[in-house]
Formats: sequence, structure tokens, C-alpha cells
Amino acid sequence: IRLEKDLAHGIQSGQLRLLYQPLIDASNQSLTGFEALVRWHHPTRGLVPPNDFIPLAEETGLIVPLGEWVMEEACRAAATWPEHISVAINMSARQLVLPSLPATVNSAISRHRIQPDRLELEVTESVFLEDSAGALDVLKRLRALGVGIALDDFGTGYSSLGYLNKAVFHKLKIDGSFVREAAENKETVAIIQSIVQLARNFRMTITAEGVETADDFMRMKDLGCHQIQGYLFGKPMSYDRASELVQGAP
Ligand code: G
Ligand code: G
Ligand code: MN
Ligand code: NA
Repeated sequence: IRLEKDLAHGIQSGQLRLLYQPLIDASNQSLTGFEALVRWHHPTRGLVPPNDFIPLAEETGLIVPLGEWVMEEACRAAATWPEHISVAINMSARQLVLPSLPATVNSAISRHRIQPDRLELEVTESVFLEDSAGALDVLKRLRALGVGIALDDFGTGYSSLGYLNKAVFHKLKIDGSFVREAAENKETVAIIQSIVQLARNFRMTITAEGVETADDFMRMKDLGCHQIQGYLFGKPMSYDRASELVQGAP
């Protein structure tokens, strides 16, 4: 169909952009890094949101070249920022079963001369739905390279806790829907407490997503989250704006 051809062309002809959303250290509110989020500027449709083209990219296999572009662009950006600033990119299940992925990642970080631990790959629980043995193998090889692996959107998926002890995840990201619900719902607070305890037992860094208010921030910090992400500290922003933030601009 039309949109698929457009996307293939769009990837090649520079219609994709990455935005960067800040990640903040909960203890001192300093900037620790960014999550890269892709945008597609279609010549006639205008801005197409990722929820409209990532599923299409996954179905058609275009997620592979798209994902390679994202990794390249994110590493290029990270190389211009100080060593203590990390960059996270989102990975689809379909990318995680490619045995060549570790080599692709290694090539990107080597070419851009960034330390492996400055790159973080975010995956959701859905990676284990299909070829779970294959995905686990690729994740272990990525971990061996020294890149970070974050379990994204935790709690929203098909939560099977069995793979948490496979020692591949260094970080757990609590989905924003929990964070916002916690403002009104004691049961949700109890769920977050349990998630935090679970993650601590596995020595994982805990990030709260979707933090929009000062109340959200205090609540998630008090519950033991190490890192905070959300509109309170910044929406996804351009590379130029992110670089200003890195330089300490307000
Ligand atoms: O900001 P937001 O609307 O960008 O993101 C919507 C969804 O799109 C999120 O679930 C996010 O994980 C996903 N997404 C954003 N960028 C990428 C990307 O580069 N690759 C993949 N696979 N998913 C992405
Ligand atoms: O990769 P993931 O599915 O976690 O993507 C994060 C999504 O959440 C993106 O679409 C991003 O734009 C969005 N997001 C980030 N911070 C906030 C926030 O504070 N509130 C809301 N409603 N959405 C957020
Ligand atoms: Mn994410
Ligand atoms: Na999320």
C-alpha cells in the first residue's frame, strides 16, 4: 500500500527525525540522559505519530532499516554530548530476534567512539512472546557488549516474571499509566511498591515514566525510583534544544 512505499522512501530520503526526552536523577534532579523518540515528517500528510507507522514498520520489516537509522542518529548525537549523558532507543521485538543485531550495535558504538554503557536499548515484555529463546540469546550478547538493556512499559504487558532473573536487564521502567494513577489510587501505589521491591532485588535501576506534576515526582522518588522521566522535566525535544539542556540552559 501507499503508506508502506512512502515510509520506505521516507527512511531513505531523510524524512525521519529523532526527538530527545530528558531523564533525571531523582536524588538531585540532574540530567542523566535522554530517550530518543522517532518522528516522521511526511511531505503531504505532515507529522505522522509513531503509533501510526511503527506497527506498519514492524509488519513490513521496514523496522530494520528504520531501527538502524535510529541507532546511527542516536549514537551520532551521544558522541557530541559529555560522557555522563546516556541515550536510550526503543527496540521492536522483530529487531531483537536478528542474530546480527549485536554486530550492528557494536559497529555503531565503535564508529562513533561512545562507551557501550552510554547506549541503552529499551525493550518491552512482548519480545518474549514469539521466539523467546532467540530474543534472550540476542539480549545476552548485547549485554556482553556492555550496552544497557531496559525493560520498558513495565506492568502493562504480559508480565511473566520468569525472565527477570536472566540477568539481562539493568533497568526497569515503570509505565506512565501507573505513575499517573498513583495520584488517586492507593492500590496502584501498592503495585508500584511491589515493582520497586522486585527491581531492587535484581539490582536494577528503576525509572518512573510519565511524571507530569511535582506531586508525581515526590511520590515516585519516595517510593524508591532512581530516575524520573516525564513532561514535568521536559517533553521530547529537538537535538538542538537537548544540547542546550546538556550545556545547562534553563
Ligand atoms: O512519543 P511517543 O508518541 O513518541 O512514542 C509512541 C510509541 O512509539 C512509544 O511506545 C515508543 O516506544 C514508540 N517509539 C518511538 N520511537 C521509536 C523507535 O525509534 N523505535 C521503536 N521501535 N519504537 C519507537
Ligand atoms: O517508549 P514508551 O512506550 O515508554 O514511550 C513513551 C511515550 O510516553 C511517548 O509517546 C512519550 O511521548 C510519552 N510521554 C513521555 N512523558 C510523558 C508524560 O509525562 N505524560 C504523558 N502523557 N506521556 C508522556
Ligand atoms: Mn521507551
Ligand atoms: Na512506557
